[in-house]
Amino acid sequence: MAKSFEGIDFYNLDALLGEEERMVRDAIRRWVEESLLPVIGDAYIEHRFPVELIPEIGELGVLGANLPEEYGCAGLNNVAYGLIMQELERGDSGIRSFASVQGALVMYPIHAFGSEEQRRAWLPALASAEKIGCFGLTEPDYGSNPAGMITRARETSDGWILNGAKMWITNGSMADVAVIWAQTGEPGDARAIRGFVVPTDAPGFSARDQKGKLSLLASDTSELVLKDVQLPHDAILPGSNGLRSPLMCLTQARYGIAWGAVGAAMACYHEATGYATERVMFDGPIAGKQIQQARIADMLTGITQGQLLSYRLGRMKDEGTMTPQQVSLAKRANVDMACNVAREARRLLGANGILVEYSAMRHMANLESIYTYEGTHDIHSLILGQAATGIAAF
Ligand code: TGC
Ligand code: FAD
Repeated sequence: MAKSFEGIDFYNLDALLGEEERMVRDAIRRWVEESLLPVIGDAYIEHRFPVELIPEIGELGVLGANLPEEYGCAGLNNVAYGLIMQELERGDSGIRSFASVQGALVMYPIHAFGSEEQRRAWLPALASAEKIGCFGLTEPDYGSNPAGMITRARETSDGWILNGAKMWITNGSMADVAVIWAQTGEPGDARAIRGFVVPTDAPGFSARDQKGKLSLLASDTSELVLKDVQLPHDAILPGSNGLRSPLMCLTQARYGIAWGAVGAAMACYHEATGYATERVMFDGPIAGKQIQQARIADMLTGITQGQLLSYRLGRMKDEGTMTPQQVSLAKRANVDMACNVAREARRLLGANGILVEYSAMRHMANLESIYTYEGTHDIHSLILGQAATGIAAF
């Protein structure tokens, strides 16, 4: 099995990257090869997030890497941040999810909507992975439509009281802090949704592992229950203002996913082409058979298109012109592409393709979650449909 991650860069995008962007990418690529790949297969089979890597992940500076240095973050541009997500997901979608949630869904809202005290209290510790965070938006009955959430925050003279349940929460059981979105007004009033910083040791807060997953096995996914959780007045994110605020966080996370999915596809392509060159059947390597070459050509085309989308999206994000709809297009297209590449790579590998020693089936199974979370493929179709026609069809 070919192990080394040579670049797959058919259109020489490398030439468009700055020196720092290349250095960051190469450093994370090395870490994935040397530290993550040797352990990820076993962690996956054992259904556990490789927690022993958390201190190293903190030291790498990948958590909230596009947030400012004054809060202990790396202060990188968004292309460098995207390249980090790409490289992490070449290793495993669960590791990229861990970093996405921590950076885009916990640190971003604390930075964007938090008070200066909240920023200073949480961001440095989250950047170094001394503290772990999770993001609670989805509820058992409100997945694609978070506007209807029933988790409620009620203000009293002593502070806030939160009641409700959140479902499918990444990092939920290992988190020290949860960013919880709750309704503070009348049910269905999307403008009254606000964010809260909830320490997970608050009385009444509990997290339970989601059992029975067949995807994203090296990731902590949990159900959160909030039962009369009492919080001080200053637990609210003061700048959060309606459903728009959590949706702004999703834009950040979806941006990273658009890059990450390309990374998963690159890993599958690399493995499949290496295998095809070595595997001999009917007196020659299967790489010399036309059907396999067509399969490989489709993979290479999809990956190259995905790389171009991510790169351009990143430059627009750095210029400040990127729109949420452009992010939807890239998340939808790149994840769909990666699902196809992983499936075709697994098939090319024959029986070996179902083994954990190879990565294609792990990526294939993981990518089914990525297809669903952060807005399902269908929801992004509808976002793009609305952008194209002006008609909301949700
Ligand atoms: P709608 O009326 O369209 O929007 C309400 C307000 O929000 C604004 N907005 C956005 N802002 C920033 N980024 C976005 N992506 C935005 N989408 C909308 C919008 O302009 C409006 O602003 P204002 O000022 O007029 O109030 O809201 P809607 O209720 O009709 O919902 C639209 C819809 C369906 C697109 C939205 O609900 C949606 O995206 N649903 C999908 C839910 C989702 O993606 N959940 C993800 C949960 S977190 C997760 O999965 C983490 S996985 C782990 C990992 O990331 O690794
Ligand atoms: P539903 O909304 O019930 O959708 C079911 C089906 O109906 C889908 O095919 C969907 O596309 C389709 N559908 C829905 N609405 C429409 C429509 N209007 N028109 C046509 N079709 C429609 N959430 C968090 O808040 N935090 C997390 O950290 C987090 N991590 C996750 C980790 C994993 C592994 C997974 C699988 C999910 C995670 N989620 C998280 C939740 C995720 O965001 C939701 O699963 C997702 O938004 C979809 O919601 P749902 O599963 O309730 O599906």
